[in-house]
Amino acid sequence: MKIVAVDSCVLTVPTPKPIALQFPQHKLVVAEISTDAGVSGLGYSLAFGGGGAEAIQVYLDTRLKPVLIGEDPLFVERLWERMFRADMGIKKQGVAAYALSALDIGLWDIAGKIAGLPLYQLWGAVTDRIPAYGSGGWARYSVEDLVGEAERYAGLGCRYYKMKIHHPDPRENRKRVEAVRRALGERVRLMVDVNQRLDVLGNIRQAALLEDLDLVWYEEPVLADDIAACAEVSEKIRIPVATGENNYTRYEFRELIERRAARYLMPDVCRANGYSETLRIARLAAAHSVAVSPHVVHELSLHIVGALANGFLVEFIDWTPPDLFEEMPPCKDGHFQIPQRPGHGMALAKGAVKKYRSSA
Ligand code: SMN
Ligand code: MG
Repeated sequence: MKIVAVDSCVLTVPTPKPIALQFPQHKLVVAEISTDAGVSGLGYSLAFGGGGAEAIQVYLDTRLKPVLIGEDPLFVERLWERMFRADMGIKKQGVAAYALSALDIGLWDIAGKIAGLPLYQLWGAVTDRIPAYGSGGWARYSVEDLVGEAERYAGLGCRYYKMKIHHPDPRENRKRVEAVRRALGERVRLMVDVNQRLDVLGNIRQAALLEDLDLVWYEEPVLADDIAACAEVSEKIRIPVATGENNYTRYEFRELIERRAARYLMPDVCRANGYSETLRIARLAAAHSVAVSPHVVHELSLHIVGALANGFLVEFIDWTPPDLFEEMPPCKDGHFQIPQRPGHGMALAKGAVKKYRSSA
């Protein structure tokens, strides 16, 4: 079997409220990998808020697509290595990693379809049903928006909700967390996300103010580049630290693990160099009894968690319009059943490309 075409496009998709208060749209960089056997694979990367999507598409088309054309798509590991080493002067982080991720996801989709298995089974299944946490609570939300969103996810059965703590005054952040806690009570546990905004001392002060709230985790305390600082926060605060959505490759995750910088690792399959590298990261985490809770794109990440004994929750941000994908897994009782379709099981809806394709 040979790859005969890789067709890419950028889809610009509006978000619903209240998410739109912070991000009016997201972009998907989509790559369809076609073979001479008639099987094709869908790969995509989510550019949250849209940033960088066009650059990702150009890197994918000009530097990675030529590596795949004419090759056997079932040699996923070999093709991953070739893509990863394609430009020795460009580290596979950021733009390049998003592009590689989309293609790796598409290659695995083909592998699953040829095997006739959903990916989590191909990788050795642990479970077919994954608990989800509702996620959002962005800075631009009013307290009403925040509580409304948290209640909506709780209404779908989610036992966890994650919110941002972006206010410069840590006491304001405490008030917002308390408001959600009051509204939801004991049935939902909470996580908070700093999104790299504070330094070590700022985090120590902020975390001390939240310590009594039984938080599941305290996320991305410092700049993702500064693993030493993350390790220091992890050592000094009493809430377990989660991080990893802005880390790339097994090498960065190895450092996070060895420095004990986090209790929960959150690789993003669309950033961390695809399913292939995310699986390697997760296996490495398993060797250190660290849990893995992948970042966003739950419809793709479900397969990762379903294949891991150290998998934890998937992140549920309910933003996709019903005409984007043929079928989005529904959230029932706070859980997702992993799609049983071969591959990752996701397909764009008929008409989605026409409707959402960026004109630029
Ligand atoms: C987040 C940040 C950027 C894009 C999507 C989501 C956030 C999260 O940090 O963890 O949900
Ligand atoms: Mg985060």
